[in-house]
Amino acid sequence: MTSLVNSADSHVLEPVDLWQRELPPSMRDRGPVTETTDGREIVYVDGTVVRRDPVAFMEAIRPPGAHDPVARLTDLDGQGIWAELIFPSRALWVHLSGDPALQAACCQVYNDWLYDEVMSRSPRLIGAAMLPVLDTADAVRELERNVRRGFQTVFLPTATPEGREYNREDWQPLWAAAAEAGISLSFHIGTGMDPVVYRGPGGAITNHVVSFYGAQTTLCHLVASGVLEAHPDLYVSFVESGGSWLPAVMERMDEAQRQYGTFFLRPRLPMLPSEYVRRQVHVSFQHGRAALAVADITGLDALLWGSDYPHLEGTYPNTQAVLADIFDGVPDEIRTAITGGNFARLFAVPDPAAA
Ligand code: MZD
Ligand code: MN
Repeated sequence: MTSLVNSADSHVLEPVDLWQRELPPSMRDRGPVTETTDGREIVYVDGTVVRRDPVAFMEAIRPPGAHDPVARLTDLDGQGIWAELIFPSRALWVHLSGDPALQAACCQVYNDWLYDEVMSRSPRLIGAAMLPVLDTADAVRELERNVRRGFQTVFLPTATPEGREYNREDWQPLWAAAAEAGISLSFHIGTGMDPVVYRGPGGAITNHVVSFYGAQTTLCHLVASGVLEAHPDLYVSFVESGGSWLPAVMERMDEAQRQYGTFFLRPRLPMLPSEYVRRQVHVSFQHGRAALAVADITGLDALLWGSDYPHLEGTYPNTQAVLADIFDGVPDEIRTAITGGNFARLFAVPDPAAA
C-alpha cells in the first residue's frame, strides 16, 4: 500500500429519524423524512418529494461505515485513507426547502449530530458544518456556532434559489465571518437543486456531467464579484467537481476582463480572475488523470483527491488500485501533494505517527 492519503470528499449517512427526533416539536415532521415503498426510497422535505431512488442503488452506497463511525475508520484503514472531509447524505435535501427557519433548524440538527456522533470518535473524521442559504444572518450564526467548537470548514450548495446567487452583496457578512474565523468554504456539487436535470436515454451520464456546472458558476460569482479580492486569505473548495475544467473557466474569466476593457466590468478587479483562482481555489476529483494535466495552469496547490466514500462515483472499495492508476509514472511530490499535502494545508490533520 502506498503512503496514507487524505480524502477531501466523503459522505456520512444520518439516522433515518434524526430530524423527527431532534427538530423542535412545531417542525417535527418537516425535516428530511424517508419512506420506502415499491422498491423505491423516497425522501420528503417539508412534505414535498425531493428524491426517489431505487432501494438497491441506495443499499449499494451504504456499507456499514456510512452510518457507523467505527466501521468507517476500519474502511478508511482498509482503503489507505488517513483523514477525510465529511459531507451529508439525507441532509443535502434540506437546501431544497423554501422556509428559512426550517433550513436553519435542520442544519443545526445535522451539525450537532455530526459533531456528537461522528467527529467526536476521531480527529481523522473532519466534518464540514452545513449552512442554511435562505438567510445570511442564519448562515453567519451557524458558521460561528460551529467554528467555536472546532469545525474547520462549512458546506454550502453550488446551486442557490433565485435572488440568493453568491455574487449578491447580502452574502458579504458570511464571507467576512468565514475569513475572520480563518476557515474555508466547501461547495459540494449536485446540491441546492434537483440534480436530475434530464431524463430518458443517456440521462444519467448527462446529469453526471451537468452536475459540475454549479461549481463553475459559483466560482465565477465569487471571483468576478470581488469576494476573493476582499478576503485574500479565504480558501474555497469545490468538492467532487473534478478539476480539469478549472483552466477553461480561468481563461474565460481572464478573457472577459481583458476584452471588455472599460465596459461592463463591475467591480474592476486589480488582479486577473485566474490569479485569484491560483491563490485561493481548490477542486477535488476521484478518478482520472485530466486534472494532473492542468496542474501547471491551476497550480499544484489547487488539486485535491477525494474518495467520495461510499458513493458509486467514488473509489471505495478499490481506492489503492484507483490511486495507482491515476499516479502511475507521476513524480512523488505531485502525488503526495494531491493526495495528502494540499489537504493538510487546508485542514488540521492528526499526525499518523502519533496515532
Ligand atoms: C446524494 C448528488 C451527484 C449528482 C444526478 C443521479 C443517476 C439519474 O429513469 P428516468 O428516465 O426518469 O431517468 C432518470 C435518471 C436515470 C436519468 C436519473 O435518475 O440521472 N440518476 C443518479 O441522481 N445523478 C447527477 S450526479 O448529482 C453529484 C453525483 C452522483 C451521486 C449523487 C446523485 C448523490 C450526487 C447528491 O445530491 C446525491 C445522494 C444521497 O447520493 C447520490 C444520490 C443522492 C443524491
Ligand atoms: Mn461527494
